[in-house]
Amino acid sequence: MKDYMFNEKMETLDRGKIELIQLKRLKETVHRLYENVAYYRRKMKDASVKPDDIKTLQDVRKLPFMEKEDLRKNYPFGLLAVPLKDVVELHASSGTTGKPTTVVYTRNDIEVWSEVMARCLAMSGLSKQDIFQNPIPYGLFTGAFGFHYGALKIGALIVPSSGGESKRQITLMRDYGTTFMSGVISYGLHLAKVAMEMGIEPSKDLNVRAGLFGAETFTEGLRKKMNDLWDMDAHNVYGLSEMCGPGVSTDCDQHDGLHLWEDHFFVECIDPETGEPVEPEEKGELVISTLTKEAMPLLRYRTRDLAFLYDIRECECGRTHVKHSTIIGRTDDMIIVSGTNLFPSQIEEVLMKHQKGGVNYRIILEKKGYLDLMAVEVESLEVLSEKEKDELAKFYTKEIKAVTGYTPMVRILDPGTIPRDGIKAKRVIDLRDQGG
Ligand code: DLL
Repeated sequence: MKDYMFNEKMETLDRGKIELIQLKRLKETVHRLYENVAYYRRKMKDASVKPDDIKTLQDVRKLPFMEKEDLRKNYPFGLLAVPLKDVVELHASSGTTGKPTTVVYTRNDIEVWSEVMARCLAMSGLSKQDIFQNPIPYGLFTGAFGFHYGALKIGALIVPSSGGESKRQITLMRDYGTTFMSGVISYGLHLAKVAMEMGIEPSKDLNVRAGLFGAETFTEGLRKKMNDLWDMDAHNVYGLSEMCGPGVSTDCDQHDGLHLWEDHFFVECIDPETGEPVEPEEKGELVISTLTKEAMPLLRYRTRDLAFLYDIRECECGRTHVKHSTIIGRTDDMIIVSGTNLFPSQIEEVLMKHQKGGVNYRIILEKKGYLDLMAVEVESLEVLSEKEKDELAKFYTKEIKAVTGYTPMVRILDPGTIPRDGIKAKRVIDLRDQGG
């Protein structure tokens, strides 16, 4: 399935026009936030900047950064720039504490999200002729809805199979003749394995020939494995709830960098230590501003994602929107387990809730087949009987699931058994081989 443009006019705009649109939209967003969101007004006053100070795109640097912490402080609706009655949808993902990062959309925000996702899906080859299976849980996570809206805009036949029940996913693929799939790449690989266990060869017996995946580390090694197992052309989609969800950027058929939709997002790449811009092709943290978001616009949002911006603006595919590299890592301690975001602090909070639990713990991330597995090992305060250990493990499993949405394997260990590595305890041990 070949890359084509969903919106050729916008995808091939020349640089001058892109920048004109960006400046106009940036100014409008700054004004709207200043007028409608008290928290922003205060932050801008603290930084001694007024909306009229934004005269060029470079002036964006005068604006203060926004961070996940700002969203937490304003949980859930403190950053709304429109009345709540104009909001039509809400999504959420894990925050650094028990409070989820909550994002909201107006009808027009949903329209823009559908448009950017349609561009990403078309870039990956999805067309009206396709049968599109969406094996992502439909719920607070932005993933399933983003893909759904984009595919709806293109007019593909959507099979909203939602997450889990892997054998059923394969049966649906076979019965409906699915040609295109979405999701988290590790789950796509897992599905290939499940098909083979069912005696079905994905590359021969199923029709899935392309797919778009994101939400977690995506390496060339994983892409190659996915392509080989399914005989497909896998593409990479990047996004985060704070911007809309999936749909910020995708790689074209060149598979060399992800085009970021500059008419809707303004991207900077900064040194995470100093906050100063880095040179093109130099690794830094992506900082993104929304240019068209109505319900909850965000300016200079620190994504914590490390990548670099490409220097060359023109791409063989004809698109003019800037490209960034795949995400190389994060600047904070957020863990992504099969697409679910978790912070060690969330787990720590749960572990400290039980009198019998000790303070020493570690989180171990492993692969089981293609799937991620998270084990939480925690020392008890005193030696416990097997029955008591079992009860404590059950308590923690239930509580961690309630806070993060992810069911871990909990192991209760005797006091003093978790090795210490110097002064600092090493809380997260990642044994996953991300190279695929
Ligand atoms: O993961 C949105 C999404 C859903 C993107 C489905 C793509 C596909 P959050 O739950 O807010 O939103 O998590 C955002 O996930 O800051 C990155 O650290 C990571 N991430 C997202 N896409 C990619 C990717 C969704 N393609 C966080 N490669 C981001 C690497 C990714 N990391």
